[in-house]
Amino acid sequence: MNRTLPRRLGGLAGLVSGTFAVAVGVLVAALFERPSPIDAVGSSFIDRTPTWLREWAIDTFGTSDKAVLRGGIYVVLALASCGLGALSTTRLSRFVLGAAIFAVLGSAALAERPGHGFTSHLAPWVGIVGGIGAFTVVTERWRELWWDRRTPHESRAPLGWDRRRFFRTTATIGAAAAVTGVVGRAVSTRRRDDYAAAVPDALPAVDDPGTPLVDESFHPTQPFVTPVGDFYCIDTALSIPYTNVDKWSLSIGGLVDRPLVLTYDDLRQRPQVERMITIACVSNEVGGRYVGNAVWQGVLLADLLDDVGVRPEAEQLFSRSIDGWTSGFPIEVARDGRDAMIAIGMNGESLPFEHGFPARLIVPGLYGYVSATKWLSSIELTTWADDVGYWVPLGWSRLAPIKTQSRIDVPRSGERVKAGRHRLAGVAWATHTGIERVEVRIDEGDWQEAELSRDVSDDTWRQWILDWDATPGEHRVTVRATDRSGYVQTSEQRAPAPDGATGWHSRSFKVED
Ligand SMILES: Nc1nc2c(c(=O)[nH]1)N[C@H]1C(S)=C(S)[C@@H](COP(=O)(O)O)O[C@H]1N2
Ligand SMILES: [Mo]
Repeated sequence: MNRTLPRRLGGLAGLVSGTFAVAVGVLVAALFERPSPIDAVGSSFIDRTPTWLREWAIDTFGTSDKAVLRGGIYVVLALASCGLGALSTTRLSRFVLGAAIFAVLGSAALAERPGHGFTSHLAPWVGIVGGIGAFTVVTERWRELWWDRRTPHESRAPLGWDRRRFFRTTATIGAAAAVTGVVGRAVSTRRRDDYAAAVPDALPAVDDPGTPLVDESFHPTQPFVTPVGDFYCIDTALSIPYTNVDKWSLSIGGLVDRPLVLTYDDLRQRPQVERMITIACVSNEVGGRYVGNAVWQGVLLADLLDDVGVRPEAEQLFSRSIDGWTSGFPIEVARDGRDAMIAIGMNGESLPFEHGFPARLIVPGLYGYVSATKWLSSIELTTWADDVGYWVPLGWSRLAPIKTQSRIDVPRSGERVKAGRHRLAGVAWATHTGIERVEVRIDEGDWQEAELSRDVSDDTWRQWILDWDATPGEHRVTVRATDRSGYVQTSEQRAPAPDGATGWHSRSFKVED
């Protein structure tokens, strides 16, 4: 008669061991400065997600979509290790086989991450070995407890089930997992702090400041220059690729005469420009928040392109990030006089990790997905046929100029306002064309011209305000912008895909007596 553990205890042992395995894997990944296998699996999943599911996830979870994905992976792993444990009460070999399948999946996902190497694969395998060890120890121990040695007849149900000792074993493995997890986290945090500390305190002096002072009190609620903490953040990276600047470099190659590799110091030593540029995400809905205005510091792409000597057959400026994301835009855009740049600074400080440290591209007038590569690792001059950016095969347009848009910020939708004088306010942008006029309409009334904030540059948004004597009742405010090409924002409502949303933004609210 074999003295097996009941299935439910096997399931619990699987869960505890699975948790330990993940904690060990995350720690090993952190020690070797490699992506966590969990995140690698998540990234592989993101890369394979069909467009409809992506859109559904973004619509439903917004910028928390990644937290939801990571949570989902943990839930799947928990269920799987539970099930595997329950199936393995009679044979450890099943647990080993199941665990090996997970390690293979983890390794396969890690192999898809750029720059992977031997040490990338240690995390899943060492983690799995830890998990198998934990499962062996726990099930052995529990079996002893369950089938107490004093059981007179082995075929009978156990006599003594020592709860205290059972909980002690469980707690020991649980604590080992927790400590491993905490140490893993501490290692990553410490490394990130070291990387941040390695960055020179100040940005290099600006040689060409293009950014005049602005009136930060013009708009009643929103700063003209978006603070870093409020700046929208959109990317496919499940975890930010934290980078050691001392090891980082940027290569510029492809169809050029003199390929170039630049270190962070090289970038800092080149002439620095500073520009206030509004960037926007193509996924921004009419009235949405995925648009921001910052002061970017860096080096002009046009100068770099002169240095490398672009060959005439080159058509596209194709860039790649440390985490393998790509984007591409027509080379002319970098050479038509606009301030397309490699930015190393944002609002007077080094680029924050989440906005692309050590360096990113900023291109006035183009949506982020075709141009604004964060965590930049290479720039290649190629043809359209050679390379295609990350989002294009997923149904987004290859050419993507930012559409002229305007938004109402004050009052908020549904806000209760008292009758009397009110200041309506918002923002409008037509990047690289410039905003000419913003008009506001109350209900179905005439369009009234709003007052605009200072004209900083065609690449910068403008805030608008309009005073209004509100009468009691339900009211609807609508805004539209006219850009410097003479184009009046269309009222036709279109969804973001494939090249940016259109339509007028309006808000309804109730004015009280
Ligand atoms: N490496 C990388 N860079 C990226 C992205 C990305 O997913 N990965 N997303 C792009 C998109 S879609 C936009 S809108 C901008 C957003 O920049 P922000 O997060 O600094 O606001 O970054 C661009 N750069
Ligand atoms: Mo975007």
